[in-house]
Amino acid sequence: MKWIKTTLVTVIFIKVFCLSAKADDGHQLWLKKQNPFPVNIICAKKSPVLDIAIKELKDGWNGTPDATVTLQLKPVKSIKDDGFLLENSRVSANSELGILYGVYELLRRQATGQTVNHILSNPSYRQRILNHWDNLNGTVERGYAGHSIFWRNEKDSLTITPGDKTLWNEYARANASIGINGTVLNNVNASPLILTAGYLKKVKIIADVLRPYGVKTYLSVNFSSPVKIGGLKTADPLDPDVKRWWKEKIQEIYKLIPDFGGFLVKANSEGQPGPQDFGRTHVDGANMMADALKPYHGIVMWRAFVYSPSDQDRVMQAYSEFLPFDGQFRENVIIQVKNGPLDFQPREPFSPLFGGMKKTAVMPELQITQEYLGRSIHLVYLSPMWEECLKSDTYQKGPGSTVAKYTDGSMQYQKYTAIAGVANIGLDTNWCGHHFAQSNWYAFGRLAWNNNRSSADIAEEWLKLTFHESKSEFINPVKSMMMNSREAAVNYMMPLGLHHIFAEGHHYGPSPWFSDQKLRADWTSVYYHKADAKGIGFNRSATGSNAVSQYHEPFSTQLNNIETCPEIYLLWFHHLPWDYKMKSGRILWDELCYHYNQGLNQVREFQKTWDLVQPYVDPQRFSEVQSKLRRQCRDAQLWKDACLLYFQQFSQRPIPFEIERPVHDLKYLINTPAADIRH
Ligand code: GCV
Repeated sequence: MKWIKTTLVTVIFIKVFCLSAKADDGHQLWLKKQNPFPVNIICAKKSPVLDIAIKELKDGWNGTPDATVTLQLKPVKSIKDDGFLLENSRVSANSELGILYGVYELLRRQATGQTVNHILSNPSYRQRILNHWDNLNGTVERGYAGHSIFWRNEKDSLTITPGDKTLWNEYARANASIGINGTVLNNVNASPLILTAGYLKKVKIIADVLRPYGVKTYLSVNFSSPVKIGGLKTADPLDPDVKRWWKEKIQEIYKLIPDFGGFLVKANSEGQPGPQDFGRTHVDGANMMADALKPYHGIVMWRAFVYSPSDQDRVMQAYSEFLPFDGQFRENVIIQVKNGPLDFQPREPFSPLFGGMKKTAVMPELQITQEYLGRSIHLVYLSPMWEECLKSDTYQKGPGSTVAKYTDGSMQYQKYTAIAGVANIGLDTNWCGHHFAQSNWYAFGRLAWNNNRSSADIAEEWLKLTFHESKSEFINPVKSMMMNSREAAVNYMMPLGLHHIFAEGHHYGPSPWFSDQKLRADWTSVYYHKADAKGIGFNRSATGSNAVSQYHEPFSTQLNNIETCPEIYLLWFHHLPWDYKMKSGRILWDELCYHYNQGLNQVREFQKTWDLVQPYVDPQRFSEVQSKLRRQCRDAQLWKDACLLYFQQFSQRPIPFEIERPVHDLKYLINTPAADIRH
């Protein structure tokens, strides 16, 4: 008996030990340690950046044991900026950072079984920047992965622990490994305090940790800072004292951080102060800052996310406000434009400012954090959405004038080219809240480096590196799940061009019924879907708000015409009767039902896919993802039921009989506050 007991305990112990030994908390991202082979490295120069490159090679070498690799730092014409050339056993670059990026690419190719001979790789954008919406009290606006890695709300909020520095170092390394070379440390809804001496000292220390990895530091600034912390009576950008104040502040910053990147500014948007408060324009405000930053090669990223409670269709406002200023901004100002004209919806057409501005530097802003795509609960791989935007044709200079080409300088000269992604990073052990949300951080970096890459290739690369598993039985189904996940979210949230029918404020669950007389109309759902007995959708054609006119021909006419408007944007641009005949032959109402149903079914399939690959995934990540997929499935059901039952009140038509019936009551969904986030 005693023998049996001892054996049992031993077996249980071994099992538990094996499981926990294999458990993976995801903290190492796509950079998990391998068992390296020995390698000899020849490098004529020494520097902090090159030291990192050498260490990475030694720690991760998976090529021929005892091979010799040369890191060669000398000008090569075909290499641009921090690009690199990989040959058999040589990494060449014009800059130290180019060598580091080349080393990461070399190791990545070894780890994913790709060849290494003669690879020339140049970045699409010069600045590849994360935007942290991190508040100085440690919270993160629209952040779903814990508190800020930079700021905390304690009495000693400005002290820095060794743990902080380790984390920042890991963060910098992860960014460098995918080519990200800049970070904005604080929220665009910026506290003026960031520019006070205590905070700037902390910014300097963060910058010192990030620098060897080539990650430049930037700050979001509050336009009223001269008043709020400078004691001036005005923040008027044309006032000489205000100009002097910014000049001196910038001087102070560069004394601490000689390679400081510059400012990100949200001005006259959603209550943030800006030049218009003083009767001045975006040009006055941006150029004043740009002039003060110019001697240090700093840049101003001035956001175009502006709209006011006016009668004009909200999606038209940024274009209307910024286009008249085309050509008036300094060359170190870049207008930062969200991918779509509204606000990071699951699907939007591209913003007409891409292709609209002709003599102004413009950069895309993508949202990596999933504000409108299920937070860190839903598995949604965002790269296909970004690819869709980057590959969209603006027609500015005829066919082929894609958003990618328009923004990366290949269509028109821009001294500075840049792309930004709103970070999904927090203090959670796995950084992003959901293991698969890491793929969005990864994909942003890879697309920022090469805006022509395919999302499928990026997904495959990420899977191999992150799960250390290259078998097709794992890669194929999981890659296909990732590739379908964004379309699934569109289907169960807002298909056929529907948009912004989220619950107010938290933007997580469905609330197509949301309307509030006390709020501005464009903060309610009914403003966007306009469902009534006749039909559904926002008429932005020439007979409606005429938003189509902001696009170049032939796209403008294509959108304006119901027959040629892509169905994915149909209800974005048109209000159509419930019995409108779709390309599938179904009427609009039925088509809507099919899309919601399909979205839910897709998530059910994702659950099966994930269970199928259990043998290839460590137990911790397997069960954490499995549990989130269950929740995603319940949410998809809520979305489907809420939207179909609500719209049915207007369509007065049955849900096609072959579609599964709703399982919730509309009354319950409407009357249970936050039913959507509690499930
Ligand atoms: C940082 C949306 C978000 C806000 C965000 C804003 C912006 O409105 O809901 O949280 O504020 O966009 O991009 O400035």
